Amino acid sequence: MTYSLLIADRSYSSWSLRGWLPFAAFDIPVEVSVTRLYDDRFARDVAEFAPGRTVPVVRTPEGGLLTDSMAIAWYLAEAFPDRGLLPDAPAARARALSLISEMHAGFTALRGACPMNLRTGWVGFEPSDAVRTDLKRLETIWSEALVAHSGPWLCGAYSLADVVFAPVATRIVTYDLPVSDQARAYVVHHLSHPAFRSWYEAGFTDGPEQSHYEMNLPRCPFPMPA
Ligand SMILES: N[C@@H](CCC(=O)N[C@@H](CS)C(=O)NCC(=O)O)C(=O)O
Repeated sequence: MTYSLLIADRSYSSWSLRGWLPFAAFDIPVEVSVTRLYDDRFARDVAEFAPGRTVPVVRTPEGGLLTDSMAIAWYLAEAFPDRGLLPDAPAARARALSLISEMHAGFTALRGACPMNLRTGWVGFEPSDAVRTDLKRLETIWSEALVAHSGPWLCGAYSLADVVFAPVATRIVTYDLPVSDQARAYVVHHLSHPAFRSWYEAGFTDGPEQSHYEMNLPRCPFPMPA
């Protein structure tokens, strides 16, 4: 028996990425099924994990259900305390928990205006004031953590604090959002992470592009660093 994880389109489902990365990055075995957003299949596939109603959703080896990416993160951190999902040092752990919680609850302007899209970049996107405010807040909390732990990840070694910001890193490049050099360097670390790279590649086999994510802007290739 192992963990069973349901995700949706890897190129578009940011919460799925947050649910899958802890397994992939910390080497936790999991059986992954992929459903499709905006398709009749979605309701049928997610019904297998009722009362879950969104992705990601996990069935544990013992038959428990984790119906939210945050629940998945906490559960795995407790189940695998020696894998480094969270920093051990109390101050670093406090910082990690704060970063994770703030990401889970916030950045709604950025999330709403700039949906994750790993199939393309968009040229000429103009962030609203609310999106710029979210970007400033990201710069502040990333900078504070990167300086405190001397990088390259937010709390020293790669942890759940970084996992939750992986989709944000992709949005910064998809929409070419204005951020500091320090933030952009952190984004490049995310895009170079081996687990993220395998997610990105696998996304191209999940099906055709989702028209729901179309923008009325010229396209450019998704700017993946070499
Ligand atoms: N708070 C949830 C959000 C999950 C979520 O909204 N997932 C989206 C896909 S990215 C979804 O399932 N949308 C389908 C729907 O809401 O019906 C989490 O952290 O897991």
